[in-house]
Amino acid sequence: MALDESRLVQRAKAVLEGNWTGAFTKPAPRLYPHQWSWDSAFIAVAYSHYDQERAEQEMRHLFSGQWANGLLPHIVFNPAYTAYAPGPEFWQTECSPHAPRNPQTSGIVQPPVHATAIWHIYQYAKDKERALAFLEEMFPRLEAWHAYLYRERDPHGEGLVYIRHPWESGQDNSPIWDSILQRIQPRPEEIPAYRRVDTQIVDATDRPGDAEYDRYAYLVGLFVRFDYDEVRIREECPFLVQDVLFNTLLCQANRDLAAIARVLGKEPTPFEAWAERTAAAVNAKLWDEQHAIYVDFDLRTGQPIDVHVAAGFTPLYAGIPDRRQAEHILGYLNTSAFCRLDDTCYAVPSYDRHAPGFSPQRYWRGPVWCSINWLLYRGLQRYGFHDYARWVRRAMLELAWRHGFYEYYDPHAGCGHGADRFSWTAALCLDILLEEGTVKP
Ligand code: 2M8
Repeated sequence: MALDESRLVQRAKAVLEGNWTGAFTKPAPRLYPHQWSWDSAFIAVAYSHYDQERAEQEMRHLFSGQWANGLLPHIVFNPAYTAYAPGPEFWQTECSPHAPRNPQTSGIVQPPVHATAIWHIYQYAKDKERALAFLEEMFPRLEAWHAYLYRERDPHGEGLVYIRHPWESGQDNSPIWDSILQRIQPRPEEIPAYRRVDTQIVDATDRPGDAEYDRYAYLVGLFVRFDYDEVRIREECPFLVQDVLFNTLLCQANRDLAAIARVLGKEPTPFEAWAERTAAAVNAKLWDEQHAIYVDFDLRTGQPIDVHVAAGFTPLYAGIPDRRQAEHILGYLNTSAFCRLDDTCYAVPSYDRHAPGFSPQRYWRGPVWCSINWLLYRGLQRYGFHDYARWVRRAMLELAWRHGFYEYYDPHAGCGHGADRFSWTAALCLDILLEEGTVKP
C-alpha cells in the first residue's frame, strides 16, 4: 500500500501514547523502561507539534534529575521498574555530592539536544504566554547544563567537550570506539557485577557483545571509585574522546539557547560565542580534508580516530562546514560507502558499508537509525541539497510505513531490528510529517 502520511501520523502518535507513563515517555515499551535524555528531547520535539503541555512535562521531568553541578544524566530512573538492569545500584551516584537522591539517575550524559527541543516547543506553541513562562523556567537549567559541559569537559578551553564513556555518545557500540576498547583490558575483579536484560528482550545478535559490556561496566566502576569527581576521572579514564556528533549537537544547542535568551530579553552573546568557538574547533580539529568527513579525536593517544560513520556528516546540521566542505561531504555521502541516490539502500546506514566490521543488523555498526537520518535531513536542507534531503525524508517515512517504528533497520533488507514501537523513530517521523502543517496531527 502506498505511503499515507495522515495514517502514518496516527500510527506514530499511538506509539508515543503507548510509551507515555504519565510522567515521561519511555524510549520503548520493554527494552527501555526509564527516561533517557536525548530520546526525551526528540520525543518533546514531536509533542511540540500537537501537545504543548506534554512536551513541557517531558522536558521538566528529565531536568528533575539534573545534578547540582549542572550534569544532565543520561537516565532518570523510574522507581516503578525495578527489573531493569543495570539500574541505580550499578551507578551508585549517591557517592557524588552533586547527584540528587530523588529521582535516582545514572552518572553519565548524552548528546545535548535539549535547548534545541525546548526552543522547538516555544516555536510551535499555540499558547505563547505559557511557552514564555516555560522558557523562563528552563533557561537557568539549560545554562547550567551547557556551562557544566564547557567547565568540566573542556578543561583547556578548546571549544570541544569530551565524552568519557561510549554510552555518552548515544552510539553505544559504534566502531569508533573499537581501538580504545581493545586497549582497555580490565582484570576480572575490576569489572563490577552486572546483569543484562537487553539480550532477553531482543535478539542478542542485534546488541553489543559481552566483551564490550564488560568494558562499559569497567568504566562505570571507575567513575564510582572516584566518586564521580571529574578531575580524577579526567586524569585516569582510558576513554576520553572529542566526539563529532556530541560537539555538533552542542553547537546547534548553543545557537538555540541564544535564541531563547533573545526572546527572554537576556544576553545571547555568551551562547553565540560558545557556538562559534565549538564550530571553529570542530572544523580545525575534527575535519578530515582528504576524505571529506569529520572524525573523532582520541585524547588519550592524541590522534584522530580514522573511522567513517554517518555521524561524521552531521556537522551539516549545525551549519559547521563552509560551502566547499559541504559539497565535498555530499560527494562522499552520495557514494556506495554510504548511500547513492540511485542505490538499493533504504536510507543512510550508520557506518561505511565497505569498512571492516560493518554489520547491517548490529546496533550502531551499520543499521539505519532515524536520529542520524533526521539530522542529515536537516543538514542537507540547511545547505540547499534538496534532492538528497527529499530522498532521506521519504526513506525514513517509507521504512516506518512498511516495517513499523523500529529502533533501527537493515539498510539492505529494510526490515526492523532492536526494539519495536521505538519512540524516537515515531517522534522524528512525526516532526517531518507535521512541520509544514499540511498533514493534521
Ligand atoms: C541505547 O543506549 C542504552 C544505554 O544507554 C542501551 O544500549 O541500553 C542507545 O541507542 C542510546 O543512544 C539511546 O538513548 C538508548 C535508549 O534508546 O539506547
